[in-house]
Amino acid sequence: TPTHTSTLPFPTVTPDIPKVYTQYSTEVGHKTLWVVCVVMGISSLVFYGMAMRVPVQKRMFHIITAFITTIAFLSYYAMATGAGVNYHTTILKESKLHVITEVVKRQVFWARYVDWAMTTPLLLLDLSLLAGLNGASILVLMFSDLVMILTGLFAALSHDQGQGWGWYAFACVAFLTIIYQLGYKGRQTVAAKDNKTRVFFGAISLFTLCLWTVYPIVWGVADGARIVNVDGEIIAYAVLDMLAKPVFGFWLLLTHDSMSRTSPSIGGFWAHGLATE
Ligand code: RET
Repeated sequence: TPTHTSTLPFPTVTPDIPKVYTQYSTEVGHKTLWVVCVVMGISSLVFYGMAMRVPVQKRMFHIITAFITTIAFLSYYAMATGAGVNYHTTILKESKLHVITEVVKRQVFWARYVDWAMTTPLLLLDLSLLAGLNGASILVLMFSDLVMILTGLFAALSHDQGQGWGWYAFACVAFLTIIYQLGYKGRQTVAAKDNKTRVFFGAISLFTLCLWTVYPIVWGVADGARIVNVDGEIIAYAVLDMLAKPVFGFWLLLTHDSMSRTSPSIGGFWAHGLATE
């Protein structure tokens, strides 16, 4: 009797057990998350300390910047402990009859997007205040930034690679709006300020725009195309996050402290609260 031939009537229905590729982080990625968590925590303490050393009128950048690293500390803590992670399945191959034949299961660190949704608007607020951007531009920046991060999150959580790239495209349009507001409007506005502020804004905004451009590239090869493993992704974002938050923060605050001896302070609501009878 034949042992290897099917006894099922034609057409046979193959049980749809798809081939699963798993992409998880290892000890290297895990340790990296903890290192960044500690760096963000220490930076936050230093920034709060620096805030306390200047009068409240000169503390706005310190407070905003300390909030940025505090949120990053919390988000890295979530990722390192496994709370901010999802094991996400994306379909690679599907037959015409919707039988799924190949999937990739990968760790998606969604806590990043919660972090970015709060910290990138704050980073842009730092730069907007430095340039003296008007309210309209600040609102457009905040809105575009939120759209960029949320559509990025939908891209990361998409079960279909095609749809994922669709979300990615929306995020890129939002990013172009940010580049325009910061690179064009920002530069135009800061032209009315003193020479030191102009040069400093030029340098730190260029640093920011170059750095931020690397994020969608990393996303594209790691989360989108999934050709970089999870450890590689963790390390790439770790380096970028440390440049975009603590390094950016120290540069901004040290420069601001040295310049603000001669520059005016912020009064009004920031320093005195709301006026009452
Ligand atoms: C995503 C994917 C979709 C396309 C684009 C993106 C841009 C992300 C950026 C993130 C910046 C993060 C920062 C974090 C601070 O530490 C969402 C990756 C355009 C620009 C500065």
